[in-house]
Amino acid sequence: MIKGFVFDLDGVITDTARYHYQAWAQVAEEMLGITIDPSVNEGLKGVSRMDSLEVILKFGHQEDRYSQEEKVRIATAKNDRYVALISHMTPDDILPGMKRFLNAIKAAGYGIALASASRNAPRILAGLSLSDYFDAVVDPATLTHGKPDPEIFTRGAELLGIAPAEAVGLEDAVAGIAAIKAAGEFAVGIGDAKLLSQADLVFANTAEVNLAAIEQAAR
Ligand code: B16
Ligand code: MG
Repeated sequence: MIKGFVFDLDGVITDTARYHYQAWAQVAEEMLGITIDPSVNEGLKGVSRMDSLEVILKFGHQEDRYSQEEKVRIATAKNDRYVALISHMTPDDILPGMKRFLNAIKAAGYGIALASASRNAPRILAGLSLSDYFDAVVDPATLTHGKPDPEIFTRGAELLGIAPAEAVGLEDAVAGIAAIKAAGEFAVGIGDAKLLSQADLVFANTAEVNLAAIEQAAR
């Protein structure tokens, strides 16, 4: 019996990955002398800000070069650029079909929570004019572990006041699907079915996401 939905943000509701990448590429070049390429991008999805910096330092073979204080300064510079980029987001940046899907689950009376690793998530939802759809937004600053740990999806269901078995998680990343499954929730993957084979149900893209199909499969 489904009672609520727990959403990932980046890659499910909107595409912020390109802004994360743009901001990191600039900071890596200017502050670290590291030229990142799109292959690095995959490794940043769903990963926290500080862990993203570690991924980039490793890519540039500079793992041990900076103190914690310097790392915070670098991550802050990235975030300043990222925030400038996302400040231009509007409802036009909602991925195809997701507004329709949110309307459908809201009308059906399901609880709706956000489980994004991004500390900027509330700001992004506001830019997309979607804040009112969400009954709960997990604050990633209160978490100990990132995806694939189940913590963020467990918390999402908890905030909705429902059991994990009553929750459906939506994710585009392999680590996110793993997190949903480890939380004991029904996992809906968005993207390549082969890549997201751990999911209970996969849609090729956001436009395909369909409430009736999920209700049927999660029964
Ligand atoms: P911030 P998600 C994640 O969002 C992004 O995929 C990831 O690239 C980013 O590093 C992380 O949020 C933290 O973002 O720097 O804004 O706190 O996919 O979990 O919605
Ligand atoms: Mg994602």
